[in-house]
Amino acid sequence: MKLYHYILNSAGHRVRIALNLKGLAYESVLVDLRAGKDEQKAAGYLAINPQGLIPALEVDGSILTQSMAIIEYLDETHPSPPLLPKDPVARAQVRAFAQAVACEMHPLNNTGVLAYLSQGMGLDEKKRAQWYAHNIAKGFSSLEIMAARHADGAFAFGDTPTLADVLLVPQWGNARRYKCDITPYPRLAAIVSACEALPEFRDAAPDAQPGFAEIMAGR
Ligand SMILES: N[C@@H](CCC(=O)N[C@@H](CS)C(=O)NCC(=O)O)C(=O)O
Repeated sequence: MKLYHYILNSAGHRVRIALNLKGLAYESVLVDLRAGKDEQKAAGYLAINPQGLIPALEVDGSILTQSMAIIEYLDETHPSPPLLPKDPVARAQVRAFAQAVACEMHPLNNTGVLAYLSQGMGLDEKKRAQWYAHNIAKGFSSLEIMAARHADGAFAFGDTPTLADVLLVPQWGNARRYKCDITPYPRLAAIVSACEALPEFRDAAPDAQPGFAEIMAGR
């Protein structure tokens, strides 16, 4: 399997976590989406994913895109450990939590959206940060309530990580990187700590990827 992703790419981070939880090895291909590089918009990458978004996963000559679809594919083809509960109600609740991140929060603060806010609409740095923090607070305040309803395990839904945790951790990482206030969400913080105690999550983190220090130093 070949994963097209980037170090600071939260949708790719989700897939790295899922691959690690499943114990699957993969070849890593970095697609640099930093402003000025924009490799996700280059013809070579658009031939892989016409949406110009990362991640993409190449499996036996087929290309899979959209991190949620990729993770569900991995869960279906490598069922152990499961990322979705068997019970249909619990399954729908885990998916709802994950989709609250993937469909409501993440798209609003995506790289392309942020670039359009500043370059296309002339928003200054302060207003852009306000937009970002607003979307984080709106999303996490409802996720905190959802998670508190299932506070009987270390993870978002029980004693083992599910799709909900796989989606939460990268989004939480983004909020920390953009210096958003995360103190109002103690249950989410506890879940993230439980995840970060696992090597599968730690090894998938941006700061565990080769080249992280150079990126943060702006090189
Ligand atoms: N819904 C997509 C989102 C993918 C996505 O937005 N990726 C971002 C990086 S986290 C990206 O490629 N941004 C580049 C751009 O917007 O130009 C998924 O889950 O795979």
